[in-house]
Amino acid sequence: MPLVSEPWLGQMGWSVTRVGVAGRAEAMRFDVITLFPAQFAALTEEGVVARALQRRIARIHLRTPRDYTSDAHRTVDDRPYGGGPGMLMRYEPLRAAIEAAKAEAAKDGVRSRVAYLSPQGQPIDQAQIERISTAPGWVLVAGRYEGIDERLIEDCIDEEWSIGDYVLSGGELAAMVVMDAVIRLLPGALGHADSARQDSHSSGLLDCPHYTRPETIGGHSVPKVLLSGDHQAIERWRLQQALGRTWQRRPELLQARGMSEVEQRLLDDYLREAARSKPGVGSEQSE
Ligand code: 4FV
Repeated sequence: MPLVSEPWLGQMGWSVTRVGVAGRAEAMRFDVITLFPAQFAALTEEGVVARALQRRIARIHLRTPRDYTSDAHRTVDDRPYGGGPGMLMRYEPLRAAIEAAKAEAAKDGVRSRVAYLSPQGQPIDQAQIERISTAPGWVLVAGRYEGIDERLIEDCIDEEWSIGDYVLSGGELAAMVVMDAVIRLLPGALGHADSARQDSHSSGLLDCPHYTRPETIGGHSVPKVLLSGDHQAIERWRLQQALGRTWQRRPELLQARGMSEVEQRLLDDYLREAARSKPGVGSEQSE
């Protein structure tokens, strides 16, 4: 069964090749089951992911369940038992598409696990993204309508993931969010290997503020320490800022992460300075 024939597929040169990239035996493989393959151009046309595909650091294959229907109308949805609004995606086309994707990946030596994107899934955070990025391949099922037949989830889905407690019109954007967050972590994807490691959330903290030229603008000057060339002092300041902002904006992250004594002292200094510089502002947590 051919993959969805999208002109931009060829441009990405998505042939099955094994590439040696430091740290990974082969390119990470994503097979996406979706009724709207063209939507993925948003991810694959430009930017870090497009470059990672060109560098064969990752591969994305798109498959529509409509190609796995047997009726003349290529029906992929049907009404819910028990009544109620909307439609559901049918079991058979989805199962056939998933099995075709797994078979294609297996031919490629990749044993893919299957994940379904839905509000009922486990919340995805950076730690989950790092775990997901260690697998050789994933089949991602992007739902539409009110969702999919529950028996498909029982029979074919290994993991269910949610990108947030809100309802999208389809799982495509959620699948793209996960693939973007995963592919940028792959060795060679980001220009600067370190930048992924210094990500916010990868340390369990929010990111510190960042500045670039000009040195002064809008009456604001860049914090002096950043002009000092004293990299130890700069690293200490950045950690202190990350701790302070996390305490103020996302205290639950700090509770979950915990702090070393050094970090606790850095935070105390930060909050003292915040209280001193702007009495009543910044020293409280923004509930
Ligand atoms: C979603 C989420 C999400 C639900 C019904 C697609 C939609 C429709 N996926 N995280 N939040 N999915 O809202 O992952 O089929």
